Amino acid sequence: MDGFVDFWRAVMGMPILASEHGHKVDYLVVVMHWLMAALFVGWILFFGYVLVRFRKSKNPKASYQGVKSHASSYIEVAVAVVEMVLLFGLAIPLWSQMVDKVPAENESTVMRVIAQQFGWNARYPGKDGVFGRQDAKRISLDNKWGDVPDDENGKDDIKVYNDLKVVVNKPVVVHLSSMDVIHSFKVIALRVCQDAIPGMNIPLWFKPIKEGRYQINCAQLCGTGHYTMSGGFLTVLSQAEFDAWEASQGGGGTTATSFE
Ligand SMILES: [Cu+2]
Repeated sequence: MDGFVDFWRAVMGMPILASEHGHKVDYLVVVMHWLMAALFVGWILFFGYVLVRFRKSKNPKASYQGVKSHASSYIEVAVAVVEMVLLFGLAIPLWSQMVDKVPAENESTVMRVIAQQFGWNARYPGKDGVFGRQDAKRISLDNKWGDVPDDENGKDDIKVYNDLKVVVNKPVVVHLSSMDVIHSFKVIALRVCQDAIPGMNIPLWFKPIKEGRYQINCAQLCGTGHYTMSGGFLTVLSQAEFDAWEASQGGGGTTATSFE
């Protein structure tokens, strides 16, 4: 399947792929394009046939009997069957895999992402692997994560803005929320897109398989600066690079996180 998808990704000029499940997404995209191409060509041919077959010079009088053949019904059923195979055989299993089967957090890179007008905040638990306590009542302009002061687990938490890092070939679990309006966390290279909704904590996961720096987009029109949310980047690093980066952040939970 991968070779087939790789070939058509190149032919169709699809974006670079950097996640494991993305192969299935692309496969679905390719197969749907084939189905649509078959329908498009089929209808055009049928249209041409009808123009010639029922031309006025050969058919001066309308037929009140109509079509007797059942060919069109059979074709309709065949198209519906193909669409059901795509839906129940490919799309829904892939969706349920990504929604239900979130990997174990102790084997994943875990981060909390909070979207805001207009950028992406991310928080990592740091070396201890435990997030500091947060309290919604404490959220303010100076404390946008609602940190509880002097919480031991929060001391080494790392906070970043528009500059997210993850590890290659290791699942990433994101807990996604929003500070203000509905945004949508979209990383095209990872074939990931999930709405970020205020007051909700929505998990999403993916497994990056290619190192690189990938643009994050907001896929919900969220205000006048919506387009600037593509100033966020997610960088896929090797484990060693990630460890070095994590160490360089030094914890403290005070890394610059400014409102733009
Ligand atoms: Cu947005």
